[in-house]
Amino acid sequence: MKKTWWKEAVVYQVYWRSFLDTDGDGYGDLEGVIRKLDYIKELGADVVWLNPCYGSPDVDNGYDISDYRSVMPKAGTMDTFERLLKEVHARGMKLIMDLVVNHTSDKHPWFIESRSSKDNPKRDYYIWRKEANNWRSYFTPSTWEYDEATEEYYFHSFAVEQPDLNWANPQVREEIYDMMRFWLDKGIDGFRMDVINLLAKQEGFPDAENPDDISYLGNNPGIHEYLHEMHDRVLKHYDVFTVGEIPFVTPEDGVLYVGEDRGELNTLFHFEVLDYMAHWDMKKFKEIQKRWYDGMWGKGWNSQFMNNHDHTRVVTRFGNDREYRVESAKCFATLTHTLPGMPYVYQGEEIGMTGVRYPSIDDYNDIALKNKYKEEVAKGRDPQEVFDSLLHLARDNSRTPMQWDESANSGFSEGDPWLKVNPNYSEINVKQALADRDSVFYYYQNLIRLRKENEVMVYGSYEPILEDHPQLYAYFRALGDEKWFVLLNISEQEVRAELPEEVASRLGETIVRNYHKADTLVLKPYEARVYRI
Ligand code: TEU
Repeated sequence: MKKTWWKEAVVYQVYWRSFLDTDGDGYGDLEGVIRKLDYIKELGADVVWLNPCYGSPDVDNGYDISDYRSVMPKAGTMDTFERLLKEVHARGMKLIMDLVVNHTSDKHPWFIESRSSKDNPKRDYYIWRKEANNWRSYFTPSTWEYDEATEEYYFHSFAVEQPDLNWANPQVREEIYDMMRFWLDKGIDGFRMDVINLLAKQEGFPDAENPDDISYLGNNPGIHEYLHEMHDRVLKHYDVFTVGEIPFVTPEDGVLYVGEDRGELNTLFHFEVLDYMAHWDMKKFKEIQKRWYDGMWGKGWNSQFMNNHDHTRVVTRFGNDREYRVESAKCFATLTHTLPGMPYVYQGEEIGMTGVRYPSIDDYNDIALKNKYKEEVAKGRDPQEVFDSLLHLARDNSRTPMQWDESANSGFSEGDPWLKVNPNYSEINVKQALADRDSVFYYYQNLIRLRKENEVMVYGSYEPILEDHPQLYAYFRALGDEKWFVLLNISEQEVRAELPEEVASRLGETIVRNYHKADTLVLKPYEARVYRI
């Protein structure tokens, strides 16, 4: 496998609107990101992934873009962006932007023109049909919205306010390639590509057998032609790194998107864990990891993440954010950073930030949650029961403001935060973490440092053992004569590790541990160890 800079990198995801507010409007901003670059650098991250900051009415927190070539005022100005890019590069880090080109905002001038009349030159920038089919969208009961003015339906994979672009139209593709060059020519280092496998739609939009399985939205014929053309016309002309957000993907499909000889993308996020595993299932997780390793290793690069702005923080969702918050945060960090693939750190996971429970639907912001709540209550279900059922996976869980210190609003804003700060900020914050050598922060910093010093963490093979164990996760990483053994107890119970004699007898120095003493082979709750063999 070719060695490249991005394979050895660790990405830090900045959801800027919740990162640091420097103008008191209650929203984070790009100036705030600039002020905290030294913090990100100190953690050891190599790449900053910035969630969308383009012109947008903010119906879906920037994923509904109305002006691709501007910065939304909440975030700052184009000058602020250019200063951010310069400051990132000055620290030897790279910046990737979020490319959201499956859909725009319904306030984008293209859509305003397209919907104005059936014979508008931009009508076919979007997908219009006389009839709807039975497909659901991610955020609404139907993917079709009727437009009175021209008596046709338009297609939207997400909210009504997010009409899908028509990628079958070469003019649309040219507009997008041109826009990509606009940002690449500024010197950005690549893109995280939003639901990039949804660009191609099923021919004729046939009704689905089961409309609730929305995988019909992705991986349709034509997608690889579009991505290959994007690579050929734009990406290959720059030294950039691309990661595709690819729901509904299998390892076999994955190789088609990120195979080193495919000329499409460099790596991908799949969602077999975060979209389908509501509660932790160790054996299922191992099966997924093994299938992806066997399917992709040596052909294409995978990514490893357990947190992002769309999913409840792992320490709450799969760990224990009460008596074992620190141990489980460190345990999942060990998992993410020692499995094969590029690790991502989502802002706040490096200090063990948790999910949140607010008392009312009015305390929440996310359009996905609010739409689902409305849809279910409209069916006559009890509103409180609906509300309670949605909270575990609500996306706001991971979007609460970054917790910097114990001052008002956790030092995030002097204004009224757009989303309430998690009340536990007084004991979970960056200031406290930086003052505690035993904190989650320094544990992450150490894992990232080890990655830079030991190629086995990047290019080493993966070989699991104890595959049937429901609590222990044990695997080797090996490269040349360097062999490491990772042993995790992902459970709230103490577990004795019955290791094969040839393994137990060869355990060398403990390179990583999240409990002070790692003596016997009885692992404490969420105990993580990495041994040199
Ligand atoms: O997310 C795609 C999406 O729908 C995710 O919420 C999904 O649950 C999973 O993570 C992917 O299968 C992207 C953005 O990350 C999200 O914030 C946007 O709301 C969405 O696309 C629309 O742009």
